[in-house]
Amino acid sequence: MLTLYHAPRSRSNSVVALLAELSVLDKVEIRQVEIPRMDGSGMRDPQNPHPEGKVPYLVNGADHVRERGAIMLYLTDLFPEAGLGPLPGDPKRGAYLSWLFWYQGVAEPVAILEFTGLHHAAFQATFRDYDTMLARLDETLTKQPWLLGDSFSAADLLVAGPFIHFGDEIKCTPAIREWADRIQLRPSLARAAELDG
Ligand SMILES: N[C@@H](CCC(=O)N[C@@H](CS)C(=O)NCC(=O)O)C(=O)O
Repeated sequence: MLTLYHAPRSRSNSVVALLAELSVLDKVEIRQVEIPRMDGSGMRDPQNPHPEGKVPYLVNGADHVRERGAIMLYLTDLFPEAGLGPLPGDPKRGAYLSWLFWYQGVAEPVAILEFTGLHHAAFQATFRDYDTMLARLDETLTKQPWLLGDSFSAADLLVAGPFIHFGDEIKCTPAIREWADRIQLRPSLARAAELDG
């Protein structure tokens, strides 16, 4: 049995929503743990085996996965029936991996740098900047409904995260807003919220 370590109202919500999208909520035990929150509340939970006490964290027997992109890839490979992540050999596999890794390695770091107002030539050289990140998304979403084309994938769920979470407080383009709003209306997100109580 797989176990997902999860904290309500956190980044792990998107993984719970993916489990609902994959129709495998009955195959994964969701274990709620505490985490330290930005407002000073909460604390590290000794029940959470993540090496830094973070969520999400997925355990499958002796194997374990951390980082949302890796967890989503692991899950869509493990449960391919839902067609939410192209498998090796699929012509969209490269694009799928690229969006997942780009989110973790570029999009979220530049969003945090933008939020904190930090600027440095090394950041620009490594990640480019927030507007460049938006441009990559906008050029894709003005020509197709989802990141991989005509069908929704786990990459949409991951990459839309900050635009869903921060709503109108985060700068984006009309195409990005419309895409994030469409994802937010998916029943899987309501189901994830419902499971949190
Ligand atoms: N890069 C990680 C980030 C995970 C993360 O920072 N999760 C937050 C919850 S939103 C957390 O567990 N914070 C608790 C802590 O920092 O100790 C991912 O994408 O999975």
